Amino acid sequence: MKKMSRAIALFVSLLLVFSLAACAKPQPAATQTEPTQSTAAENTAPAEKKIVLGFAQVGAESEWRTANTKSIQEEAAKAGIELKFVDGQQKQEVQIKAIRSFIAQKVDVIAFSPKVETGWDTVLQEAKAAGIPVILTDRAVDTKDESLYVTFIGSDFVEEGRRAANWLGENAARLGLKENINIFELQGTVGSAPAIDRKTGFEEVMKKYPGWKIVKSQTGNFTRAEGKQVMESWLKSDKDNIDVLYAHNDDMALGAIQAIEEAGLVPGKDIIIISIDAVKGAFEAMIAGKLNCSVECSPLLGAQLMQIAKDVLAGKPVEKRIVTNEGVFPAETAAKELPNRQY
Ligand code: GZL
Ligand code: ZN
Repeated sequence: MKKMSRAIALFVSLLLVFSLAACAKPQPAATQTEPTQSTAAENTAPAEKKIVLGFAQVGAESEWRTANTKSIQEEAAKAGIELKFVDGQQKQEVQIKAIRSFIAQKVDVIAFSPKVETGWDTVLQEAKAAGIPVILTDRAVDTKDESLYVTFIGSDFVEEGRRAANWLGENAARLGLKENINIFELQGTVGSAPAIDRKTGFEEVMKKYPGWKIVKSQTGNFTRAEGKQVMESWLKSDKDNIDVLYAHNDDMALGAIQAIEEAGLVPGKDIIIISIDAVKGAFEAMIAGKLNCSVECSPLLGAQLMQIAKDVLAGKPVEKRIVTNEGVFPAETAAKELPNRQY
C-alpha cells in the first residue's frame, strides 16, 4: 500500500509540475488569420472594415478647386469611406509628404491631383512597393511607368483648349473682330497638365486662322490676384493692342476683368474674354456682359473617385483613363443655365 501511495504522490506532483510549467510558457500569439475581435464585436457579425482613402489636394487656389474639394469630401461621406484629406498648399513637396504619410498609415488607397506633371515617380514607386493602389484625379502625371497608377479620372484639357479657340472662330465676326486678332493668354500654373494642354489645344485650332496671333502669354497661376496683376501690366504696355483675352481658368479671367474696368475699358466689348471652368462666378460675369464664353471643366469628380476606389479594392477591372464629359457656355446661355449649376 505504501508503495502505491508513494507512486500516486509522485504522479500527482509530476502532474502539478507540468501544469505549472504550461501556464508559464508564453501563449501562442493569436494566429494572424483570426484578428482579435473586441468582446463587443464577438456576438455580432464582424463589421465591414471601412475603406481608408488618403487624398492629397493641389491647394485652394480657385473656385474650381474649392468645388472639387467639396465634391470629394461629400462623396466620401456618402460612400462610407474614411477620408484622410491633405491640402497641398500649391506645393508639390507638401503633396509628396502627404502621400508618404498615407503610405506610413497603411491607407487602403491613395488618390491625388498632381499639381504639376513631373516629379512623382519616386513616391509612386514607394506606394507601389507598399501595395497601395493610386488613383489620379483632375490632372495627369507624365511618367514612363503607367503601372504606377491604376487610373486617371479627369477632363481632356487639350479638348477644352480646342473648344475655346473654336468658339472664338465661330463667333469672332459677330463680336466685331476682324481677320487679324491679337490674343493675350493668361496661362495656368506652369508645368501643370491643364496649362500645358489648354495651350496645346488652343494653338492647334489657331492653325485654321492665320490672322490670329498670341501677342503675350504669361502665367497667372490659376488665381484671381495673379490674373489681375498680369492684366494690369499688359494694359500698361499694350492697352490699345488687346483684342482677345484667353484665360486658362475663370478665376484669372475674373481678376483680369477687374483690371480692365480699372483701366477704363469695357470687358466683354473692348476686350473679348474667353475662359475655362464655368464656375458660378463666370456665369455671373457673363450675365453682366463682362465675359463672353466659359468652357466647362467639371470639378465634380468625387462620386466617380469613390466608386473607382471601391472597384479597385474589390479587384474589379478599371479603365486606365476616364474622361469627364463637359460642355461650352456662351454668355447668351448664362442666365438660363445659372440655376442648374452645381459649382
Ligand atoms: C482643371 C484644374 C484647374 C482648374 C483651375 O481640372 O486642375 O486647376 O481649371 C484649378 O481653376 O485651379
Ligand atoms: Zn503632359
